[in-house]
Amino acid sequence: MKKLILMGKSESGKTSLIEALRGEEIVYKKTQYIDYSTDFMDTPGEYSEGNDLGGALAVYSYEADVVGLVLSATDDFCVFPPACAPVANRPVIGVVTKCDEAHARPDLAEMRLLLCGCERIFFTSSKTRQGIDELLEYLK
Ligand SMILES: Nc1nc2c(ncn2[C@@H]2O[C@H](COP(=O)(O)OP(=O)(O)OP(=O)(O)O)[C@@H](O)[C@H]2O)c(=O)[nH]1
Ligand SMILES: [Mg+2]
Repeated sequence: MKKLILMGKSESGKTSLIEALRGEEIVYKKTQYIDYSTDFMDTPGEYSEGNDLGGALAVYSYEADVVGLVLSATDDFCVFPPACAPVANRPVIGVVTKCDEAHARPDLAEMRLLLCGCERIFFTSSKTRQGIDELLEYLK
């Protein structure tokens, strides 16, 4: 299986997504460090929120086969700048999370992730498991 690194702002749903991909129970747990020992690399949201940590994150992307930019369908802004995907010398995919929420706007999240240059967008929910099997299939 390809190794995936997830990046995205705090509370965007990265850790929950990894738990869903692993078939684990979703338990809230703030991510405190980059864990690159497994197939799904989790990162703290703060790394995507500041320039200094963002540089570290770009370096960590080389530990992975695929970079996943995570954006919640409930967010009204995006921390990733347009055309940022080519910075990673890896395929970059977009993962829209929280598609189950009542006021979710997956269409807006998709537009923002496409502007980043993501080559494919997955629409997911860690609660309903929407899109989880599709993402696992892509990583095979
Ligand atoms: N409705 C809904 N809530 C979700 C979903 N995924 C995550 N959440 C909720 O969003 C909150 C943050 O989820 P996390 O997975 O911890 O977010 P994170 O991106 O890992 O956050 P950091 O570790 O701070 O970077 C938690 O309260 C989750 O229960 C989802 O698919 N649907
Ligand atoms: Mg986390």
